[in-house]
Amino acid sequence: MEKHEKAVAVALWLGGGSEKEELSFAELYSLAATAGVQVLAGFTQNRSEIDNRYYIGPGKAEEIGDYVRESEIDTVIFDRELSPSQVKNLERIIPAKIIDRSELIMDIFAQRASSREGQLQVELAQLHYQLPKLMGRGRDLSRLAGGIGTRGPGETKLEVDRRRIRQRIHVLEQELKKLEKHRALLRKRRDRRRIFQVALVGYTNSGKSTLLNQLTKAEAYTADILFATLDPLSRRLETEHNTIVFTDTVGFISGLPHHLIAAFKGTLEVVVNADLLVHVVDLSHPDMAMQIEEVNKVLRELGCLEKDQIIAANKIDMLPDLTSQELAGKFRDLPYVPVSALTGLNTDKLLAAVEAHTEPWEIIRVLLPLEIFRNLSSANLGSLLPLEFTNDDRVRVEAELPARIAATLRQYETEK
Ligand SMILES: Nc1nc2c(ncn2[C@@H]2O[C@H](COP(=O)(O)OP(=O)(O)OP(=O)(O)O)[C@@H](O)[C@H]2O)c(=O)[nH]1
Ligand SMILES: [Mg+2]
Repeated sequence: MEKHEKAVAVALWLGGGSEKEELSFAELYSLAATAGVQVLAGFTQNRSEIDNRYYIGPGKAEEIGDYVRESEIDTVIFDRELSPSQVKNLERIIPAKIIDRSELIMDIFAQRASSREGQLQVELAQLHYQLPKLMGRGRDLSRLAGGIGTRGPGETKLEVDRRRIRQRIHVLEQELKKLEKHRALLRKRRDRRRIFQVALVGYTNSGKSTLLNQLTKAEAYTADILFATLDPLSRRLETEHNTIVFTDTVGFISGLPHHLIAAFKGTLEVVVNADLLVHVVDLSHPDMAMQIEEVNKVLRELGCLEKDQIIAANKIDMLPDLTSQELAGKFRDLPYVPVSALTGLNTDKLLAAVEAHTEPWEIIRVLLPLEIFRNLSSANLGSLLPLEFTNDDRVRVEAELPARIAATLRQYETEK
């Protein structure tokens, strides 16, 4: 980029500036920094509802307009998606380029995409997003002449003419179809060899690439920035019992533009076709619960929320005081393994949990000594439903476990 664009960030707070809203605003700053924009000021406004015409209140818009003129701001970034008419009205008051969170995210993707397929996908998403914004309103196209929100992948600059956008969308879709066909062929070949597929999914910056590297000695790019990974990277791991392929994927983020998910469906096929998802979670993040929720939202959109999932509760090294009770409370009924992808702590346990999924499972009813029951529960290798605690320190359990582990419990079996 020629020079650092100067920007301000704007958030409308309907929840009175809750912790969630503040974290989301902080994330907008990180996104801007990742896009290479300098955010000079942040404006927030508490309101009970969105203003139809300006999104924020007109008075606030005037205030931002004044600041923009004084400080020669190039870009105003809004925390949420604006309607085309809101952009148009805001542009009358604020003499700067107005973009929203989605455009910012897509801009970052455009800068980062390195594979041919990634580039096609991002450009397609951007054009789909832009099209309705150009319809029925005279956005001052000269303002769109450069900088974030207008940069396509590689050297391209985004098209601003509607007819040409439609043509370009058609070309991109055709090319992507060809690439998809090619990938389907590769997949068929892999399926024939019955290799177990694990997809690493999770919020951006949770540590997916670091975990891939730790597990498979891969050399995936990791960095403390958002969207370090855009192109999926697969690595094969030969274990004692199996061959497992792990694939690192693009990170998810709150408000990931729908068009982007749609465009990335091809790449995210690894998630759709995975036998198991390892959901990497950043324990050290103040709003981990929101991040999990957002990842699940995207998984739902991809139609794979029902897939088997193991949570890799990552960055445990940063929380030396966390007790196992506190940890358990965070994940309720989902199987999880606390790990540090960075130091390698417990990644062997995670691998054991993954391996357990590569085998057939079995449901058995057993009467277990309490000690064995506790060990099994803490190993998190399957699901254990305690039915009754007896007076002689044993527990009647219905267990769903990998066949290999179930076999070791045969002696405690109570019925077939
Ligand atoms: N302390 C600590 N830091 C970690 C751990 N795992 C990853 N990190 C750091 O977290 C940052 C993000 O790691 P990545 O592996 O790039 O995260 P990612 O999920 O692949 O991120 P995207 O590709 O951007 O979605 C890096 O600075 C890592 O060094 C961990 O277990 N402990
Ligand atoms: Mg990554």
